[in-house]
Amino acid sequence: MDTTTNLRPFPAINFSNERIALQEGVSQWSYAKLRERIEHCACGLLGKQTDLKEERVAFFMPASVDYVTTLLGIWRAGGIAVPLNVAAALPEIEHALNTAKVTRLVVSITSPAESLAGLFALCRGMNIQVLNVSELLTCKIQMLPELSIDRRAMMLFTSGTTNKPKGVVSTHKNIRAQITTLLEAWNWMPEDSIPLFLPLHHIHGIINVLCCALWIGARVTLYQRFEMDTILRGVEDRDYTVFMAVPTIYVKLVSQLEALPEAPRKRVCDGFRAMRLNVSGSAACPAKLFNQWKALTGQSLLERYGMTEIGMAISNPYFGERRAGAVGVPLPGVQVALFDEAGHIIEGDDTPGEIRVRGDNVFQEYWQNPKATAESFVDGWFCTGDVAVRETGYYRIMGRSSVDIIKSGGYKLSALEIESTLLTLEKVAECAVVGVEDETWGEAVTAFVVLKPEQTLGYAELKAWCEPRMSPYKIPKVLRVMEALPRNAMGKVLKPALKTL
Ligand code: MLC
Ligand code: AMP
Repeated sequence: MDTTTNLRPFPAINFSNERIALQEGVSQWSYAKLRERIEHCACGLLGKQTDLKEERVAFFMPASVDYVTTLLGIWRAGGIAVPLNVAAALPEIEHALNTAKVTRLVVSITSPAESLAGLFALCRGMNIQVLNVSELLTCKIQMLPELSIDRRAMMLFTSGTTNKPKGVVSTHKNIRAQITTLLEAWNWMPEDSIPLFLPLHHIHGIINVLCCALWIGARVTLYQRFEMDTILRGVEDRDYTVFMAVPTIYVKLVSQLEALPEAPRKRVCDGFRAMRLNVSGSAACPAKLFNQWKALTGQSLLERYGMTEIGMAISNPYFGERRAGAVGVPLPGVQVALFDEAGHIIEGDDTPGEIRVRGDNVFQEYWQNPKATAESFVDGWFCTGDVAVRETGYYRIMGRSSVDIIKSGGYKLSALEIESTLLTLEKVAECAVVGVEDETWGEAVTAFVVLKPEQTLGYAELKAWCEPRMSPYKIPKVLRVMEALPRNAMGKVLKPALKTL
């Protein structure tokens, strides 16, 4: 059995061939060149050490060859990679650096310049050394460590029902399982080419797109954000064989395509039609969207279900029926079951229950939070908090057990985290945040606030106040000022009632 990893799990990188791995603007990097960069970076991080021994190394970069070099360089040197959200507000970054007990932070020429002064000051105050990838690349290549696949490899931050995001720690073995199940299920091949425009502090972009492609030897075209026009030009030019996005992106694509004159629309739609696979996930894909995409491009979107803690767990088939509104069947090697409220497995179809998951794909722990880790497992099953039903064998997601989790444009947000920030706004006496159904975002963050006497608050003022305090996608889209919040006899805010207002 394979029990060590020195990133030989990424076979394509170790083949050192001239096949193109990454495309960034007009620049291209072959697998051989990428491997060389990764080894320089790993050695630069190691310095005189022989193994980083799970040191938490954070990095602050959008999708770029420097991002890929740093992620794989940290892994290769035995560290835990902590990719930061480049759109985060400073207090959010501070929380991540603090929680992970990060000792070094890597930046590059691609790091958003406007954030660097604040970030550097933060690191100075926290005694975190800042490095630049370009310095690391000048280091001589030396011996690199042999690592057990049970070693911790990555920490991603995820919002839950608690206030602040928790650090989700995955081992090399978890990551390998998350990648290889998708390679098999979705028929990944070295000839594939995929655009990567999703944020790279979440598994959708990191595992499903970047790592799957690099593992098999495919080509990834890197975009720092969802650059609609450039990406559509690539589609029209038949640059891609596979496309992966969140439902919000497909909503935006549908409205863009519908607004185009017939000839250019046809060229782009034909580009999508020629691909071998279009995947949707991270949030529910409504049947209406599935049908609109099929009508425009002829593609049956392959919808799948996953989570930071487990990678992907359930997927519509690559070969076979892709059912609108359903997420499909368990992926190879992933055990999935529905549990009733008494904690028993539901055997047949048509009875809803909580999705629980087991397998090598399931994360190791919430970082230094044994209580939260223990609470999220029952008898070795990870409890997702998502409720689903099986219908003729296919799972359909019905919702979440908590109203305090919001999914907006594929990002999971904690209502409690947003509320606790809003409560620090001097004028606000009480507030409740909910996700209201929205055609573009899936759910739109909506804030209900009660103001202190004689205060006023307009939306523009709220937004400006939020900007330095939270990532842009957490900022409420709607503000409702109320006399009082609806509460039950126990004094608990009735969030379902707010959602219907
Ligand atoms: C951007 N905005 C959002 C938003 N994204 N508002 C709410 N929710 C979001 N997700 C706001 C901006 O603040 C800005 O507001 C306006 O929309 C335009 O910003 P933009 O940056 O130009 O938008 P765009 O590039 O179109 O971004 C939309 C998006 C992006 C869908 C491309 O949100 C995105 O990349 N989402 C993917 C997130 C993801 O990868 N999730 C996976 C998690 S892992 P204003 O007011 O300033 O105009 C996971 C597991 C699994 O879930 O199963 O995969
Ligand atoms: P995150 O914690 O950001 O990884 O988000 C994971 C959550 O996204 C899951 O727990 C689900 O609630 C949601 N999710 C992911 N894929 C789907 C899907 N296809 N349909 C509905 N919800 C989804």
